[in-house]
Amino acid sequence: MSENLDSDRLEAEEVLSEAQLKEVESDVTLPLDEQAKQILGANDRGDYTIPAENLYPHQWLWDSCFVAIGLRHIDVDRAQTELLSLVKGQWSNGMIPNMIFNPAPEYRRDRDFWRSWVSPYSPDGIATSGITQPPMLAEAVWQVGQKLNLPERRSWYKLMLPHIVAYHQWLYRERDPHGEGLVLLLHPWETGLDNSPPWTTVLHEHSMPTWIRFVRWAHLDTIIGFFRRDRHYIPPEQRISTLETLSFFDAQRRLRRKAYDSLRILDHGLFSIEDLTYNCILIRANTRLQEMAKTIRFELPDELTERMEKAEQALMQLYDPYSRTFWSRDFITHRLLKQSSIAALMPLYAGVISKEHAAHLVRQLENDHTFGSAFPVPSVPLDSPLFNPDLYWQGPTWVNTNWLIIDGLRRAGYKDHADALAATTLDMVRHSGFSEYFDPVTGEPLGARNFSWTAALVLDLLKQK
Ligand code: 9WN
Repeated sequence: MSENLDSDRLEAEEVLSEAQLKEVESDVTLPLDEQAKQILGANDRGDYTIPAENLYPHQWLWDSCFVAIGLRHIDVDRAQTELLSLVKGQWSNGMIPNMIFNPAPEYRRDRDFWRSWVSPYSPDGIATSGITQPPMLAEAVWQVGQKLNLPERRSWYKLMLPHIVAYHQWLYRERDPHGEGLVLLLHPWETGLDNSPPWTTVLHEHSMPTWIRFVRWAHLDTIIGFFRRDRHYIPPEQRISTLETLSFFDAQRRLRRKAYDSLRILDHGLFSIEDLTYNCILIRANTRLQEMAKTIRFELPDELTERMEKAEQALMQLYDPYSRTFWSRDFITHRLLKQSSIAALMPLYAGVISKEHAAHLVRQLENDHTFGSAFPVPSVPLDSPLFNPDLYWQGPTWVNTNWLIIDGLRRAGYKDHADALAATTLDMVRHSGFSEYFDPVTGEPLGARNFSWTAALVLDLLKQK
């Protein structure tokens, strides 16, 4: 589903012209890196890159980070601009929103739906969402820094570090209220993996408000679904259900009513989950932050350093020795949410697990009943009852999660596995194009075409060779 369509998704009058529907096609006769550059060029909006034409017309947090990681190979200035435009949307309390809206008049309804101005912390003159997304910024800033000479790198880090510090401080202050070292998320969109099984399970168990249950009972979802704008572009079986979409909107409205204030929301929130993927990315981001701070001799605030140290040990609270797996956890009940997903592999990217557990995860990657599909890595393992090869984050293979796993494998000493996964990822794109996601069994392209992070990360994987 597509969050940027929030406000007008249910409106019948939306008829898209042929010109709007037309997508920029890359020239498939060109080498892969040239095709990738074409796509990034076509999705370039000056100082940021949209994820894909038509479906995603704004700037997204982790998308821009992945884009910068690829762009640094072809235009390091432009990669820096991408990240600078991201922090322009940062709130004064440190939060970096998952979306910064395109200011064009035709997107007024998207901006109005979020109404970021209800919060005293939102930036003046820039409309954003009111929630965040995986904290890839420190990694992206570090990666871009690797392409600069030392004096330039130091200036770059000096410019960006205050933003990253403020963001991580916000995460630990507002999203780790008990100081446990794990941060919680308040909406599935914050995970970046919108309909990942632990989240949809909680959604179905507890968080379907009465009016949505009525829609289901009366089968109105079929009619409402007809008016969803994402369905103009993508077959319905590749997007999340209308009932789930409505629940996401309902949850978003509750956050807006509390002016996106985490602590107020927590008193009455629908969701509060210590998401495994998110926390793994944050742990890695902390490491990158410390490396950059060292380069410029920047003293990190003591309180932040303490929380960062605690985070590594805290991750163990998400480990269940019986299933030998890390899971997300319900923040209120402290119940582990044992619905299998690609999150189980993310401790590899966090880089803080034992050699023994890394070996266990590698066996999962090799196992053709779980994550070892023909076109790996599926977002949900093949043996899960919730696995669906076409359905968004509920089965398909995504290039960004592959990139995270490849990076984790390399650091854990599994160079051959990392190279093999990079090679299958590149082959999949070579055969199916730069899609948003792919069928993990057939390799077939799914979702939006000419997707920016697919293009950017292909550039990076090609360079890794
Ligand atoms: C909600 C832009 C984003 C990605 C997310 C992906 C999807 C948005 C949506 O698209 O989410 O933020 O509209 O469903 O799940 O990871 O950042 O590409």
